[in-house]
Amino acid sequence: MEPTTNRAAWDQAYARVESALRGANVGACADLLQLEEVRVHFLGRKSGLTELLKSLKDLSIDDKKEAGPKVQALKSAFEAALEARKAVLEEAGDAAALAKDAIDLTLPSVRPPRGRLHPLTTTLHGIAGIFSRMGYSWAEGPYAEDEYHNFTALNMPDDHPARDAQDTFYLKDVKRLLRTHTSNVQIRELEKPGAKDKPLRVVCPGRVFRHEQIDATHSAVFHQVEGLVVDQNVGFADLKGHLQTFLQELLGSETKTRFRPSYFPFTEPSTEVDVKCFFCPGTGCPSCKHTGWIEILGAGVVNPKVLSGAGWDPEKWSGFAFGIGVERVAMLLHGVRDLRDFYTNDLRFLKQFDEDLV
Ligand code: 2NL
Repeated sequence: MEPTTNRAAWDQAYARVESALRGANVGACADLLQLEEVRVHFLGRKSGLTELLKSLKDLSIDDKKEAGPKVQALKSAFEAALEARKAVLEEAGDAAALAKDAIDLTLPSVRPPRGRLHPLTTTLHGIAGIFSRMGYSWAEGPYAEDEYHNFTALNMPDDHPARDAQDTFYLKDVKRLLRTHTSNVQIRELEKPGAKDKPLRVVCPGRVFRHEQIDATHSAVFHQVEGLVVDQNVGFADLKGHLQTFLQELLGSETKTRFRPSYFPFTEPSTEVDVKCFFCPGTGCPSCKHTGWIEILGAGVVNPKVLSGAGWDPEKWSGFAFGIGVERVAMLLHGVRDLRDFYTNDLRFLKQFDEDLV
Protein backbone atom coordinates (compact mmCIF):
# COMPACT_ATOMS: atom_id res chain seq x y z
CA MET A 1 0.00 0.00 0.00
CA GLU A 2 1.31 3.44 -1.01
CA PRO A 3 1.59 6.01 1.75
CA THR A 4 -0.99 8.82 1.41
CA THR A 5 1.19 11.35 3.21
CA ASN A 6 4.70 11.82 2.11
CA ARG A 7 7.59 12.20 4.46
CA ALA A 8 8.27 15.86 3.71
CA ALA A 9 4.73 16.86 4.60
CA TRP A 10 4.90 14.85 7.85
CA ASP A 11 8.23 16.47 8.77
CA GLN A 12 6.67 19.91 8.24
CA ALA A 13 3.74 18.94 10.49
CA TYR A 14 6.21 17.65 13.09
CA ALA A 15 8.11 20.93 13.02
CA ARG A 16 4.86 22.90 13.58
CA VAL A 17 3.84 20.68 16.50
CA GLU A 18 7.27 20.86 18.09
CA SER A 19 7.30 24.63 17.79
CA ALA A 20 3.79 24.85 19.24
CA LEU A 21 4.78 22.64 22.17
CA ARG A 22 7.79 24.75 22.87
CA GLY A 23 5.55 27.84 22.79
CA ALA A 24 3.21 26.23 25.32
CA ASN A 25 5.62 27.43 27.99
CA VAL A 26 4.58 24.87 30.60
CA GLY A 27 6.91 26.44 33.14
CA ALA A 28 4.80 29.61 33.15
CA CYS A 29 1.56 27.88 34.18
CA ALA A 30 0.45 29.60 37.39
CA ASP A 31 -1.80 26.90 38.82
CA LEU A 32 -2.95 23.31 38.32
CA LEU A 33 -6.12 24.33 36.43
CA GLN A 34 -4.14 26.27 33.84
CA LEU A 35 -1.71 23.36 33.55
CA GLU A 36 -4.59 20.96 32.87
CA GLU A 37 -5.92 23.27 30.15
CA VAL A 38 -2.48 23.27 28.50
CA ARG A 39 -2.33 19.45 28.72
CA VAL A 40 -5.73 19.00 27.08
CA HIS A 41 -4.94 21.55 24.39
CA PHE A 42 -1.60 20.01 23.40
CA LEU A 43 -2.18 16.31 24.10
CA GLY A 44 -5.95 15.92 23.72
CA ARG A 45 -7.80 14.07 20.97
CA LYS A 46 -7.97 17.12 18.70
CA SER A 47 -4.42 18.30 19.26
CA GLY A 48 -1.71 18.65 16.62
CA LEU A 49 0.34 16.00 18.37
CA THR A 50 -2.49 13.45 18.27
CA GLU A 51 -3.00 14.25 14.57
CA LEU A 52 0.72 13.73 14.00
CA LEU A 53 0.64 10.36 15.76
CA LYS A 54 -2.41 9.32 13.78
CA SER A 55 -0.73 10.28 10.51
CA LEU A 56 2.21 7.94 11.20
CA LYS A 57 0.14 5.18 9.67
CA ASP A 58 0.34 6.92 6.29
CA LEU A 59 4.14 6.77 6.18
CA SER A 60 6.21 4.05 4.63
CA ILE A 61 7.56 1.32 6.90
CA ASP A 62 11.07 2.85 6.82
CA ASP A 63 9.82 6.37 7.55
CA LYS A 64 7.68 5.06 10.41
CA LYS A 65 10.74 3.48 12.04
CA GLU A 66 12.37 6.88 12.17
CA ALA A 67 9.37 9.19 12.66
CA GLY A 68 7.59 7.02 15.25
CA PRO A 69 10.24 7.19 18.02
CA LYS A 70 10.88 10.84 17.15
CA VAL A 71 7.31 11.93 17.79
CA GLN A 72 7.03 9.62 20.84
CA ALA A 73 10.14 11.26 22.26
CA LEU A 74 8.59 14.69 21.66
CA LYS A 75 5.40 13.59 23.43
CA SER A 76 7.34 12.06 26.34
CA ALA A 77 9.45 15.20 26.76
CA PHE A 78 6.29 17.36 26.86
CA GLU A 79 4.59 15.00 29.33
CA ALA A 80 7.69 15.08 31.50
CA ALA A 81 7.62 18.90 31.47
CA LEU A 82 3.92 18.81 32.48
CA GLU A 83 4.65 16.38 35.33
CA ALA A 84 7.57 18.46 36.57
CA ARG A 85 5.46 21.63 36.59
CA LYS A 86 2.61 19.76 38.29
CA ALA A 87 4.92 18.62 41.08
CA VAL A 88 6.16 22.17 41.61
CA LEU A 89 2.62 23.62 41.69
CA GLU A 90 1.32 20.91 44.05
CA GLU A 91 4.09 21.48 46.49
CA ALA A 92 3.56 25.24 46.40
CA GLY A 93 -0.19 24.64 46.85
CA ASP A 94 0.43 22.49 49.91
CA ALA A 95 2.74 25.13 51.34
CA ALA A 96 0.10 27.82 50.77
CA ALA A 97 -2.57 25.65 52.41
CA LEU A 98 -0.28 24.96 55.34
CA ALA A 99 0.51 28.64 55.72
CA LYS A 100 -3.22 29.46 55.62
CA ASP A 101 -4.16 26.95 58.36
CA ALA A 102 -0.96 27.32 60.35
CA ILE A 103 -1.29 27.11 64.16
CA ASP A 104 1.27 28.94 66.24
CA LEU A 105 1.99 26.38 68.93
CA THR A 106 3.99 28.93 70.91
CA LEU A 107 0.97 31.20 71.50
CA PRO A 108 -0.42 31.08 75.07
CA SER A 109 -3.77 29.29 75.26
CA VAL A 110 -7.07 31.09 75.84
CA ARG A 111 -7.82 30.58 79.54
CA PRO A 112 -11.41 30.25 80.73
CA PRO A 113 -12.24 32.94 83.27
CA ARG A 114 -11.49 31.68 86.78
CA GLY A 115 -14.11 31.99 89.48
CA ARG A 116 -13.34 33.06 93.02
CA LEU A 117 -14.84 32.75 96.46
CA HIS A 118 -17.37 35.34 97.59
CA PRO A 119 -16.01 37.91 100.10
CA LEU A 120 -18.52 36.68 102.71
CA THR A 121 -17.23 33.14 102.21
CA THR A 122 -13.59 34.17 102.58
CA THR A 123 -14.46 36.21 105.67
CA LEU A 124 -16.36 33.29 107.21
CA HIS A 125 -13.49 30.92 106.39
CA GLY A 126 -10.99 33.41 107.80
CA ILE A 127 -12.89 33.70 111.12
CA ALA A 128 -13.47 29.95 111.46
CA GLY A 129 -9.86 29.27 110.40
CA ILE A 130 -8.47 31.29 113.32
CA PHE A 131 -10.64 29.35 115.79
CA SER A 132 -9.67 26.11 114.08
CA ARG A 133 -6.01 26.87 114.85
CA MET A 134 -7.10 27.52 118.48
CA GLY A 135 -8.49 23.99 118.73
CA TYR A 136 -12.13 24.55 117.82
CA SER A 137 -13.97 22.08 115.61
CA TRP A 138 -16.64 23.09 113.05
CA ALA A 139 -20.29 22.08 113.35
CA GLU A 140 -23.37 22.75 111.24
CA GLY A 141 -27.07 22.26 111.82
CA PRO A 142 -30.54 22.84 110.38
CA TYR A 143 -31.84 26.18 109.03
CA ALA A 144 -35.42 25.11 109.79
CA GLU A 145 -35.42 24.62 113.55
CA ASP A 146 -37.94 23.99 116.30
CA GLU A 147 -38.71 26.64 118.90
CA TYR A 148 -37.03 24.62 121.59
CA HIS A 149 -33.54 24.59 120.00
CA ASN A 150 -33.74 28.15 118.73
CA PHE A 151 -35.28 29.82 121.84
CA THR A 152 -36.30 27.69 124.83
CA ALA A 153 -32.96 25.93 125.30
CA LEU A 154 -31.26 29.34 125.23
CA ASN A 155 -33.23 30.61 128.19
CA MET A 156 -35.47 32.76 126.02
CA PRO A 157 -38.90 32.51 127.62
CA ASP A 158 -42.14 32.13 125.67
CA ASP A 159 -42.82 35.84 125.89
CA HIS A 160 -39.34 36.91 124.78
CA PRO A 161 -39.67 39.69 122.16
CA ALA A 162 -37.29 37.92 119.72
CA ARG A 163 -39.86 35.15 119.40
CA ASP A 164 -42.34 37.61 117.94
CA ALA A 165 -43.31 37.01 114.33
CA GLN A 166 -42.07 40.52 113.64
CA ASP A 167 -38.51 39.31 114.27
CA THR A 168 -38.72 35.64 113.33
CA PHE A 169 -39.81 33.78 110.18
CA TYR A 170 -42.21 31.03 111.25
CA LEU A 171 -42.77 28.22 108.74
CA LYS A 172 -46.49 27.68 108.24
CA ASP A 173 -46.88 23.94 108.21
CA VAL A 174 -44.50 22.28 110.60
CA LYS A 175 -44.08 24.09 113.91
CA ARG A 176 -40.69 25.23 112.77
CA LEU A 177 -38.96 28.55 112.17
CA LEU A 178 -35.90 29.76 110.32
CA ARG A 179 -33.15 29.90 112.91
CA THR A 180 -32.41 33.43 114.09
CA HIS A 181 -28.83 32.58 115.12
CA THR A 182 -26.59 29.49 114.92
CA SER A 183 -26.91 28.83 118.67
CA ASN A 184 -29.28 25.99 117.79
CA VAL A 185 -26.22 24.13 116.48
CA GLN A 186 -24.36 24.56 119.77
CA ILE A 187 -27.39 23.27 121.68
CA ARG A 188 -27.45 20.23 119.40
CA GLU A 189 -23.70 19.73 119.95
CA LEU A 190 -24.26 19.86 123.74
CA GLU A 191 -27.07 17.30 123.41
CA LYS A 192 -25.03 14.75 121.47
CA PRO A 193 -24.63 11.68 123.73
CA GLY A 194 -21.02 11.20 122.57
CA ALA A 195 -20.13 14.78 123.55
CA LYS A 196 -21.35 14.62 127.15
CA ASP A 197 -18.92 15.20 129.99
CA LYS A 198 -15.95 15.97 127.76
CA PRO A 199 -14.44 19.40 127.11
CA LEU A 200 -16.00 21.05 124.06
CA ARG A 201 -14.64 23.69 121.68
CA VAL A 202 -16.75 24.31 118.63
CA VAL A 203 -17.57 27.01 116.09
CA CYS A 204 -20.91 27.00 114.29
CA PRO A 205 -20.72 29.07 111.12
CA GLY A 206 -23.73 29.55 108.90
CA ARG A 207 -26.71 31.38 107.51
CA VAL A 208 -29.34 32.88 109.79
CA PHE A 209 -32.66 34.63 109.18
CA ARG A 210 -34.43 37.56 110.76
CA HIS A 211 -37.56 39.38 109.71
CA GLU A 212 -35.72 42.68 109.21
CA GLN A 213 -36.45 45.83 107.33
CA ILE A 214 -33.60 45.74 104.80
CA ASP A 215 -31.19 48.67 104.61
CA ALA A 216 -27.44 49.35 104.30
CA THR A 217 -26.67 47.49 107.55
CA HIS A 218 -29.60 45.04 107.87
CA SER A 219 -30.46 41.98 105.82
CA ALA A 220 -33.10 39.31 106.38
CA VAL A 221 -30.52 36.65 105.50
CA PHE A 222 -27.05 36.96 106.94
CA HIS A 223 -24.19 34.91 108.42
CA GLN A 224 -22.81 34.22 111.85
CA VAL A 225 -19.93 32.38 113.37
CA GLU A 226 -20.92 31.42 116.89
CA GLY A 227 -18.53 29.67 119.23
CA LEU A 228 -18.85 27.65 122.41
CA VAL A 229 -16.27 26.40 124.87
CA VAL A 230 -17.25 24.12 127.76
CA ASP A 231 -14.72 22.76 130.23
CA GLN A 232 -14.03 22.68 133.96
CA ASN A 233 -13.14 25.99 135.59
CA VAL A 234 -13.68 28.05 132.46
CA GLY A 235 -14.73 31.64 133.03
CA PHE A 236 -14.69 35.21 131.85
CA ALA A 237 -10.87 35.41 131.87
CA ASP A 238 -10.73 32.53 129.37
CA LEU A 239 -13.34 34.30 127.26
CA LYS A 240 -11.23 37.46 127.24
CA GLY A 241 -8.07 35.56 126.36
CA HIS A 242 -9.64 33.63 123.48
CA LEU A 243 -11.43 36.62 121.99
CA GLN A 244 -8.45 38.95 122.31
CA THR A 245 -6.26 36.35 120.60
CA PHE A 246 -8.88 35.93 117.89
CA LEU A 247 -9.21 39.67 117.25
CA GLN A 248 -5.46 40.17 117.12
CA GLU A 249 -5.18 37.33 114.59
CA LEU A 250 -8.02 38.82 112.53
CA LEU A 251 -7.05 42.51 112.65
CA GLY A 252 -3.37 42.58 113.62
CA SER A 253 -1.32 42.06 116.77
CA GLU A 254 -1.60 45.75 117.73
CA THR A 255 -5.39 45.54 118.02
CA LYS A 256 -6.76 47.03 121.24
CA THR A 257 -9.94 45.53 122.70
CA ARG A 258 -12.61 46.75 125.10
CA PHE A 259 -15.15 44.53 126.92
CA ARG A 260 -18.38 46.37 127.80
CA PRO A 261 -21.11 44.87 129.97
CA SER A 262 -24.18 43.75 128.08
CA TYR A 263 -27.14 41.41 128.39
CA PHE A 264 -28.12 38.15 126.63
CA PRO A 265 -30.51 35.62 128.21
CA PHE A 266 -28.13 32.74 127.36
CA THR A 267 -25.00 34.21 129.02
CA GLU A 268 -24.24 35.72 132.41
CA PRO A 269 -22.24 37.86 132.63
CA SER A 270 -22.53 39.10 129.05
CA THR A 271 -20.30 41.47 127.13
CA GLU A 272 -20.03 43.36 123.91
CA VAL A 273 -16.50 43.53 122.54
CA ASP A 274 -15.14 46.60 120.78
CA VAL A 275 -11.85 47.12 118.95
CA LYS A 276 -10.07 50.46 118.75
CA CYS A 277 -11.21 52.14 115.54
CA PHE A 278 -8.78 51.29 112.75
CA PHE A 279 -10.10 54.00 110.45
CA CYS A 280 -9.26 57.00 112.65
CA PRO A 281 -6.56 57.60 115.31
CA GLY A 282 -9.15 57.48 118.09
CA THR A 283 -10.46 60.94 117.24
CA GLY A 284 -13.81 59.63 116.00
CA CYS A 285 -15.13 59.08 112.46
CA PRO A 286 -18.32 57.77 110.81
CA SER A 287 -17.02 54.14 110.97
CA CYS A 288 -16.82 54.24 114.79
CA LYS A 289 -19.84 56.56 115.08
CA HIS A 290 -17.47 59.14 116.59
CA THR A 291 -16.69 56.96 119.62
CA GLY A 292 -13.18 55.80 118.67
CA TRP A 293 -14.33 52.17 119.13
CA ILE A 294 -15.95 49.65 116.79
CA GLU A 295 -18.32 47.00 118.12
CA ILE A 296 -17.31 43.64 116.67
CA LEU A 297 -18.95 40.82 118.62
CA GLY A 298 -21.08 39.73 121.59
CA ALA A 299 -20.15 37.09 124.15
CA GLY A 300 -20.57 35.87 127.67
CA VAL A 301 -20.22 33.12 130.24
CA VAL A 302 -22.79 30.45 129.42
CA ASN A 303 -25.87 30.74 131.61
CA PRO A 304 -25.94 27.63 133.88
CA LYS A 305 -29.61 27.14 132.89
CA VAL A 306 -28.47 26.55 129.30
CA LEU A 307 -25.96 23.89 130.40
CA SER A 308 -28.35 22.08 132.73
CA GLY A 309 -31.13 22.23 130.11
CA ALA A 310 -28.86 20.36 127.71
CA GLY A 311 -28.04 17.75 130.36
CA TRP A 312 -24.72 19.05 131.68
CA ASP A 313 -24.00 19.49 135.39
CA PRO A 314 -23.38 23.25 135.89
CA GLU A 315 -21.66 22.54 139.21
CA LYS A 316 -18.92 20.69 137.33
CA TRP A 317 -18.94 22.31 133.89
CA SER A 318 -18.80 25.92 132.79
CA GLY A 319 -18.14 27.68 129.55
CA PHE A 320 -18.26 30.78 127.42
CA ALA A 321 -19.87 31.55 124.11
CA PHE A 322 -19.71 34.27 121.49
CA GLY A 323 -21.42 35.36 118.31
CA ILE A 324 -19.77 37.15 115.38
CA GLY A 325 -21.59 38.75 112.46
CA VAL A 326 -19.79 37.79 109.25
CA GLU A 327 -21.25 40.66 107.17
CA ARG A 328 -20.17 43.23 109.75
CA VAL A 329 -16.59 41.89 109.80
CA ALA A 330 -16.48 41.75 105.98
CA MET A 331 -17.70 45.36 105.75
CA LEU A 332 -15.05 46.51 108.23
CA LEU A 333 -12.24 44.54 106.58
CA HIS A 334 -13.06 45.69 103.05
CA GLY A 335 -14.52 49.15 103.69
CA VAL A 336 -17.91 48.17 102.26
CA ARG A 337 -20.56 50.72 103.23
CA ASP A 338 -23.70 48.97 101.99
CA LEU A 339 -24.38 45.37 103.02
CA ARG A 340 -26.65 44.88 100.00
CA ASP A 341 -23.58 44.99 97.73
CA PHE A 342 -22.74 41.49 99.01
CA TYR A 343 -26.01 40.04 97.68
CA THR A 344 -26.61 41.69 94.31
CA ASN A 345 -23.85 39.74 92.51
CA ASP A 346 -22.53 42.68 90.52
CA LEU A 347 -19.26 41.33 89.12
CA ARG A 348 -17.70 44.80 89.17
CA PHE A 349 -18.10 44.65 92.97
CA LEU A 350 -17.17 40.99 93.44
CA LYS A 351 -14.04 41.13 91.25
CA GLN A 352 -12.41 43.58 93.66
CA PHE A 353 -11.85 40.93 96.31
CA ASP A 354 -8.84 38.68 96.43
CA GLU A 355 -8.82 35.53 98.46
CA ASP A 356 -6.43 36.58 101.23
CA LEU A 357 -8.58 35.29 104.07
CA VAL A 358 -9.35 31.81 102.72
C1 2NL B 1 -24.01 38.68 119.10
C2 2NL B 1 -24.10 37.88 120.33
C3 2NL B 1 -23.82 35.75 121.22
C4 2NL B 1 -23.93 33.57 122.13
C5 2NL B 1 -24.05 34.41 121.07
C6 2NL B 1 -24.45 31.30 122.89
C7 2NL B 1 -24.76 30.03 122.50
C8 2NL B 1 -25.01 29.08 123.46
C9 2NL B 1 -24.95 29.38 124.76
C10 2NL B 1 -24.66 30.66 125.09
CL1 2NL B 1 -25.39 27.51 122.97
N1 2NL B 1 -24.41 31.59 124.18
N2 2NL B 1 -24.19 32.25 121.96
C11 2NL B 1 -23.53 34.09 123.37
C12 2NL B 1 -23.31 35.43 123.48
C13 2NL B 1 -23.45 36.28 122.42
O1 2NL B 1 -23.95 36.53 120.09
O2 2NL B 1 -24.14 39.88 119.20
N3 2NL B 1 -23.77 38.10 117.97
C14 2NL B 1 -23.66 38.77 116.73
